[in-house]
Amino acid sequence: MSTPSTDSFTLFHGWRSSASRRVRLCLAEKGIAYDSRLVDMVKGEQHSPEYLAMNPNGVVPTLLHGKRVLYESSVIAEYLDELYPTPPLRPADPYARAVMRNFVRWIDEHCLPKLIVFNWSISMQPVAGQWNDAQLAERLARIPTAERKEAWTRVARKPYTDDEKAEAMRGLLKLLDKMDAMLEESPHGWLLGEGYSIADIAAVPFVMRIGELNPGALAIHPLTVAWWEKVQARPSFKMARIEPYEASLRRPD
Ligand SMILES: N[C@@H](CCC(=O)N[C@@H](CS)C(=O)NCC(=O)O)C(=O)O
Repeated sequence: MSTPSTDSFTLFHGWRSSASRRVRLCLAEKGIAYDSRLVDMVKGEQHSPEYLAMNPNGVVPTLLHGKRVLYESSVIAEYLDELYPTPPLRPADPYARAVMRNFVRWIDEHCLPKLIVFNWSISMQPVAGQWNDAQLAERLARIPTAERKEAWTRVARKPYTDDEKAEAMRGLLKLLDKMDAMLEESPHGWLLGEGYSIADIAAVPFVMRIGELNPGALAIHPLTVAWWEKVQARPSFKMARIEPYEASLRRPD
């Protein structure tokens, strides 16, 4: 494939979205400027035919690089690191990179569905709960994945119970145990290799949200607490506008 004719970037994203936050952090670390296009997820803009033509999974983020279309936050993160290798966001060692990819994948598969239980109860349910059956059916018909059809059905008709939330929190807290164990092994204070990497970036939105939902649980993971302080001190954290969930709720998306 040839080099893109233009280095213009456009990011379709949401302020509260963990996957969008991940990509904004990468862009900020690389110093890449981009046009910001907010996707109103409550309105279902991520399921519009125009958006699905870019991102067949019907989720944010999507990054346009010139005419190139990229989706899946972990893939976008590696693409940006390959395109602009400085500063590096992946460990140099191939084995550490493999460990990084499995860690990011574990977050995507294990942590994201559990975070949805909390976040969608706050951000999606108040609106989705008002839809009548015809409106719900119309929305579900446009959602491309069974997993997200189920998540939207849950917030519209069968809100997550307290027991389910407690179970989801137990699952989320495994991230902190895992991170403390990784940091114990790391001489540099980052999760893998010698520097801040896509592994750290992938964890940021989840650690932040766990800290908001369950500060006591974060506090008893000292290595992750120290890591979290360092993350927040990076200029990229502010540039990427990683803000408290409640504050992000007040921003349109
Ligand atoms: N694996 C995807 C997950 C993206 C994702 O789940 N995005 C959420 C926000 S964090 C979304 O678009 N939710 C709206 C919906 O599912 O309708 C990625 O990493 O890009």
